[in-house]
Amino acid sequence: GARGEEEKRSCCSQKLKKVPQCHVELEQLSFSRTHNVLIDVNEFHHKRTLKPHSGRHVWHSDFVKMPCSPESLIKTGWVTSSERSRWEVVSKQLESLAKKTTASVGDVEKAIKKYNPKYEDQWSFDALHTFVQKSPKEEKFYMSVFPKIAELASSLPHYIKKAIPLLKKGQTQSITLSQSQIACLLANAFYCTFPHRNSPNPRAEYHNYPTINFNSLFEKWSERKREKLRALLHYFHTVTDPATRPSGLVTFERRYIRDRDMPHWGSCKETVPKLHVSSAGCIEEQGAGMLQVDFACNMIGGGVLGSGLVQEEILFLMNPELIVSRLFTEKLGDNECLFITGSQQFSHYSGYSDTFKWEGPHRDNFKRDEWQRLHRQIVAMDALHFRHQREQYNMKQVTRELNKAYCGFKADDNTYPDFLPDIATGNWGCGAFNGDPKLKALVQLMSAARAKRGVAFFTFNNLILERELQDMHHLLVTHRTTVGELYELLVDYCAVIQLAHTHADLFDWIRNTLKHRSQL
Ligand code: AR6
Repeated sequence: GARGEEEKRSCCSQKLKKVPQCHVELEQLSFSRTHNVLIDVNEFHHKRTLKPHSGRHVWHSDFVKMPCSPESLIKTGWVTSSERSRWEVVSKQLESLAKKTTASVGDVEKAIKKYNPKYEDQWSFDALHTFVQKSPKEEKFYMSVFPKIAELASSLPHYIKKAIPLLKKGQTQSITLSQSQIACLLANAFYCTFPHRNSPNPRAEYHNYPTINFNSLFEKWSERKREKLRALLHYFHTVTDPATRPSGLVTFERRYIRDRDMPHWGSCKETVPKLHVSSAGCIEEQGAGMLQVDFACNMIGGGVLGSGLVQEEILFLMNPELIVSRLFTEKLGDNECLFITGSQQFSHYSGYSDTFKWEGPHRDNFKRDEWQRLHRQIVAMDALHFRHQREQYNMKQVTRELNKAYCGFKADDNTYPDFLPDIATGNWGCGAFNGDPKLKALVQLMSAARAKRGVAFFTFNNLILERELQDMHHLLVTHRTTVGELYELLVDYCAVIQLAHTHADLFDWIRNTLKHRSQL
């Protein structure tokens, strides 16, 4: 009856587990072989201050090559080729910008091209020019923010005093740094100071890393660029104002699981986990306190510095600290994800893609944990990109997605399942990446079951999908279907789809198959 329907639909919404309620107290912040902390941990314990940790910069393929490293050189003079310290040139430009009360886009462009002479003719700043020209009076503060960003960027040697490791393929490694250190690194990205990061050559040193310098953001004016620039300049405005400067830590952790440690999906005995489905709301708001899924690109952040503007890019624009992950995160492999704990939300927005609008400042009211990190945990996991829908109905691909999601949902070995927040997700891989929302929902449910976590699923206004998922979940719970059984059902379904000329809907097919079997 209607009542039962209602109960079924509101299933568990009250019982979702969130932080800080289900948070376990952390051990003391400390260094380890796999955890690089860029602030002084002793000062942090004794005085709760976030002082940069001293050490030294190294010019090495395992670390970020910094613009302020003595090894970073710039060619000067065309006839007799001589070299000088890149940071000398960069800091001179930045310092002279920093002295001004306002700087024009022309000033910014000139400075950037001074230390990127190779790109003088290639980089266009038309979007930034148009942006400032067209910005309404009440937003004219932009020209006074440019010098402040330059000042922050020029203080790089004071903020980062030791080498930042690269989070490389096939490793489980984390980096913890302060929000001010992130702001300083991003100020450098804004001013395009990072060396070795601009070459589009597929054999270039950092070809397997996302871009980090902001030059691509400043070119090719569009309405999208306007909204992106509003969001990012608001971020810089906030972090350069002593009254609103953020003061906490953020951790970036790359997690890798070896093939042989992945579940044998066909023999998993777990039954489907608790599920809350909602067509209203979105991951970042209604999913607050849960592990929030970033529908990522294997190059973390995707098109955030270009023209992309879907879930991941929007998330990165609202929480610009996430962008710094592009500096040190190598392209994600199949068995790995990136976890970000403690990033701050600076803005709020409306719309999506072409209708996306920056709607103004956001006051982040999240509480902080013992490491002074905001209680916000995001996991970046990249789904497969299918050019043709049909490609996905193949167990090799399905298993890859199961493993990827498992890597994203699995707790680290120290956390009891009872203390794990549930997962806030939705149509992962089903927009730009062309996946089947029903197949992906099942995949995520199976991985969550194995990781012993509940799921809050946001269908993003899709009422039909909301109802269908609720019904499917109800069916699987009633039949006590296990993950292993579901896996076998998917094996059969893929075989059918490969042979058939018409497309059988996954949920219809499962429903019929289960019904048929129970009649035998
Ligand atoms: N909350 C809940 N659901 C959402 C939200 C949200 N905030 N935003 C979007 N959706 P998409 P993909 C739903 O296309 O297919 C980026 O460029 C909505 O139904 O962002 O995994 C990345 O960098 C949407 O259609 O994810 C990658 O390169 C669906 O989620 C690529 O896109 C999928 O969102 C990833 O593409």
